[in-house]
Amino acid sequence: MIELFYWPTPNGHKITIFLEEAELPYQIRVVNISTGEQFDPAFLKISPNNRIPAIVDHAPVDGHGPLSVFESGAILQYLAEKTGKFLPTDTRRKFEVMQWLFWQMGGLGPMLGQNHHFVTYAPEKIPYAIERYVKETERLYGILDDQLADREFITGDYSIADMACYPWIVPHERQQMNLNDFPNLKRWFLAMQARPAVQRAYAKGEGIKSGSTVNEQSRKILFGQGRRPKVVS
Ligand SMILES: N[C@@H](CCC(=O)N[C@@H](CS)C(=O)NCC(=O)O)C(=O)O
Repeated sequence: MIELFYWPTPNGHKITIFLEEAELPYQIRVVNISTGEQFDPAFLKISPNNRIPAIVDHAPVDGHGPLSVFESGAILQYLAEKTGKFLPTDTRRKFEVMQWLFWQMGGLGPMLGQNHHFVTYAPEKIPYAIERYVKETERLYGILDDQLADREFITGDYSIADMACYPWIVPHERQQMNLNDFPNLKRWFLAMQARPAVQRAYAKGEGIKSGSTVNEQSRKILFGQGRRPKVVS
């Protein structure tokens, strides 16, 4: 059984997509990041960066007791290696997937996160920041569109790279992107959206969240973080 520490955000959806695709049994542990549950000392032991997602695998292949993993890219790789699914074992094909997974983790996710912040959440509208991140979003969408021009999925076969990228393309309208400007990306997006496992993953999230993660109260929790006081246990 896998325990998934989760809130329905793009990084959370990546993992429910994998778990649904692989049909692995899992139990969701809701971590409401808008009320500060990510600072719970028990959660911080698993995820010291106070971010979802994180997992605890209670039956790891090494048989040495529960194993926890934080960072969605590491979790996807862990689950792929555990199940032998969605990540080739052949070195060349494996690193085709890994480079796009890292591209998502280091580029697509953080940059689109800044887009969400400055376009939607920032209390002041700062034209420089909005333009910077909307343009970077457009650039990254273009990279993905080119990559998908002659491939069904990002590296050919369906993989953890697709699972990592898709949830960040779902909010394309609020990122001020028009998928019609990126026809290959649009074709891939619609194919991803139509997958039953992807639909089941998103349905899990629907049952958990009502309303936006970001409101007046959560704005302070999410956007006002400095150094965390040490937890004395
Ligand atoms: N690089 C991390 C990012 C995780 C992340 O930013 N999670 C957000 C939700 S999408 C979160 O937990 N935020 C809580 C907070 O900012 O305190 C990953 O991919 O796992």
